[in-house]
Amino acid sequence: MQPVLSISRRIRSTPFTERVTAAGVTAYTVYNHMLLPTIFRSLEEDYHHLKNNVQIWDVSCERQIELQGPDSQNLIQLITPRNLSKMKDDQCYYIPVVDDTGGMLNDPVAIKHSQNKWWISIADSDLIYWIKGIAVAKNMNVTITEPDINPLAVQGPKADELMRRVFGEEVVTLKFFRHKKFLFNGKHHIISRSGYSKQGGYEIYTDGFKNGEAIWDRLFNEGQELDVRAGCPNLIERIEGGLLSYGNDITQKNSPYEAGLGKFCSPGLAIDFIGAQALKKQSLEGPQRQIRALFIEGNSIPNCTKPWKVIHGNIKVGQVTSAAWSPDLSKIVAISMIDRKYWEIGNKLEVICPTGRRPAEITEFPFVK
Ligand code: THG
Repeated sequence: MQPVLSISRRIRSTPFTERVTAAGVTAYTVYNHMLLPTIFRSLEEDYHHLKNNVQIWDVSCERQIELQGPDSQNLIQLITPRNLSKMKDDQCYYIPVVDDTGGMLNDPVAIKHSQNKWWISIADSDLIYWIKGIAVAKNMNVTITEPDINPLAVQGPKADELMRRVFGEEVVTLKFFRHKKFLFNGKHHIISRSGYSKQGGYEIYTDGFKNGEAIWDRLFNEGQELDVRAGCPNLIERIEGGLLSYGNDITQKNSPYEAGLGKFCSPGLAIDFIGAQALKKQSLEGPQRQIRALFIEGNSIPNCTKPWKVIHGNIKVGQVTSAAWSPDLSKIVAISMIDRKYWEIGNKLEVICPTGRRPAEITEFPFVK
């Protein structure tokens, strides 16, 4: 028998946990000390449904760090190499967050409300302590909190139709990574066109426990004939799309250049951020290793619970951190970190996974366009 997870106050439930349970969740992970569903029917059945229909995801674990006050903009610029100076008040940016050594602390989505108010929609690490530490040490005029915001993602090709039914025609005019307030039961909720899949969709930043439940119920009522289902970020689909998972594919040991996020970095003179000195060299010379898409031979693969060695002959040249069988490609797709000398597309390598050695080949992200 598989062990189960003992849930307590430390592993936080969400406004949607009862509904997610009723919808038949079969596996959870813990993310930001909170429950995150990983499987409902099966990884593959969930995958096909996501690619053809619409799903509602409880991604409450995408916690918001709220910055409010006159130093908000200065503070957020200090933690990221991405230049935020041109960002509009209705924009979201995917931002690498780095420490003084240029190591990645998180890869959140920054949501700008105004110069003086931001949300940082975090991946799985306790980023709030780093941010508070900087603000306190620099005596900045900013309040830093984790508000009772619980994102619900609406993902899949029928997301537009469902959102139109619940929030009206205006919601579908939202552009990618833009946000706007929409009224629900007399309360404003931020909605953005974003989400951790490549199938298109939205994220609703439900505000307050009760309001979240009401929005969940409306989405399911209006979506019945669209075959709306409870879903969750899907391992196969996110690998196919090349979406990185912090803590799995990238850690504090990696720079944004190694993560393939160099296009989001400007360590020049334009902006000042912590870690700029450390990143300068890599911005000029490039990293010594980098994230790569990998095909692995075979027709099934165990879960990658710790990194698998990638070898060339007898030399270790990298590691695999995420892998899954892709039903649409009929191949095993994987995310790896590969040394510079071996990272070219088309290179043939080998992976040592728990079931033995397997041939592998470097390819291009995204696996599925
Ligand atoms: N949405 C929100 N918060 C989040 C996530 C999210 N917090 C946790 C986690 N996901 C953070 N990680 C990512 C990783 C990838 C993307 C978003 C958050 C993403 N990337 C697009 C891509 O790579 O194609 C677009 C990047 C861009 O061009 O700006 O969407 O999903 N709220």
